Amino acid sequence: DNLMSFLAIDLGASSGRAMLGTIQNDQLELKEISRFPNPIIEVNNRLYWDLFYLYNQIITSLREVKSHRLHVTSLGIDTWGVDFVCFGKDREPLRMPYSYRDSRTFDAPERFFSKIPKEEVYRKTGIQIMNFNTLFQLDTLLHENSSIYPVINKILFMPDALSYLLTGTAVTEYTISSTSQMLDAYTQNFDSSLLQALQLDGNHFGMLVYPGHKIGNISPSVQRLTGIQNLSVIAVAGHDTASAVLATPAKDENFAYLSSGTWSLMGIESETPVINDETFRLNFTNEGGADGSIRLLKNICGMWLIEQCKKEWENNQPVTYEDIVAAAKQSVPFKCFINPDSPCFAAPGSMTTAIQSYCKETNQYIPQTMGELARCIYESLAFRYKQVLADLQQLATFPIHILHIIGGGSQNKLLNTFTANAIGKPVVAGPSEATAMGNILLQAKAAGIVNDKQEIRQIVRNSIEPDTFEPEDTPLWESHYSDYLNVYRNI
Ligand code: ADP
Ligand code: LRH
Repeated sequence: DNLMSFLAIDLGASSGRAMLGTIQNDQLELKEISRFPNPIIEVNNRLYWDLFYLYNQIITSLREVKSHRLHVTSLGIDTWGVDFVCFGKDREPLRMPYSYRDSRTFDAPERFFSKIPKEEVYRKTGIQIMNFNTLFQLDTLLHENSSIYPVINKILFMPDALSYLLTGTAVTEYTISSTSQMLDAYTQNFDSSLLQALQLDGNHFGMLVYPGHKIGNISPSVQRLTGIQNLSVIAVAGHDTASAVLATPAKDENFAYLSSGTWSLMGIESETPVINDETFRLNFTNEGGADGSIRLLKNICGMWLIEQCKKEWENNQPVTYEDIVAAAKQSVPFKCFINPDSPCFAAPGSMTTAIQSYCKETNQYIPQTMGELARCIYESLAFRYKQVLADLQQLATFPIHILHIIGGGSQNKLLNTFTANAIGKPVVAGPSEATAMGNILLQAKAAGIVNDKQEIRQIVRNSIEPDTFEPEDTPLWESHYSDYLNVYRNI
């Protein structure tokens, strides 16, 4: 028949998947082709991503598609933000990409601000100052006299780098490049003074394109490896969070979203950048949206906290997310809190020890068991969401009625309940594969079978059954909020 299918390659900082999406009767049906871990690899104290492993996962997924005689119209790749690959003039990657968790950038922002003041960087880009933003990663390479720096021909963000390996065509897609802190938030082009400070210019990047742009057909070598001849590679919203927000099942505009995975990205949509004294003080980000709108949001350290503890808990037996949630549920409430965004949790040797030390230093109960630690993380996150939602409401020009939680973390019913209670507003959870859905629906838009964001969100609503969590124990949560705030202000 003539149904169109699209392949989403969605690479998160903890895992990746290839999802085939077919649209029929205004519904999107997802079929999982593959799912694989995306480990950070440590070599000589440096943290890397394995570019060729990720590329090979795409090739393997395409072979899988071919072996099932599934027809795919196009493929689109989205990934986590800020990281990039440098290519030489022979078109070869110069080095495996560093992971944004690498500690070498921890002091980078302060150093960069001696060249261009912090406030000026923020006024131009509207991006939350975080040490791992591409701007500071590149400045660190320059500062360290990295041997590759003088021979860089092209700098491509992760999704663009993988598309380049598949097609041979270099582009710089808008949503992913907005995470770099190198774009002028208003013109959506690279800011020349920031590039100059890095001794770079526009030629070091691919052609600037917007979501929906056709990058090209797969190269002859990819055709040979996969047995597929015709397959367009589309620049989707290359930033996973932009793809996820696009697939929020919102009925109207009075909502905030929380894209919950390794990070918790909490924000609202805005037609134009919101860059002022208040957003600078609160350190809110203005990232590019899939439809040209702005994602005014805050990066909150999210399931990274759980994910890192889980590795330790798994020492001699497998532990599932269900085990962790069940243990947290059985633990005593409101015993101790952390500030999830404290730098001590960014990349600790041991997350459980980091949390225990934090509780000790703040004179709180020291959590011991898996349940106590997980409960501490979940309650602290729920309070952090309350705190950030209040700031968002200050910045929003509309009343926020509900919170849409999307992404892998939206499957956590306990945390959804905590969050609804803490914020005192309904939480609507799902889809958990919002990113893949947004990726696919943008390809459908590029193919001309879907029109706009409203239609995209209608299709998402038709395709899933979101879970609603009404706030219940809000006064109880309110009575413990000041304990959290005292700790938050401490470290
Ligand atoms: P990323 O894109 O950053 O790799 P995901 O959106 O895939 O992240 O979300 C992964 C997270 O979702 C996990 O760290 C875990 O905390 C959470 N998660 C996944 N499945 C479940 C589940 N069944 N119950 C509770 N939490 C879950
Ligand atoms: C989430 C995410 C987030 C970025 C971070 C590096 O996966 O893309 O939006 O800030 O990874």
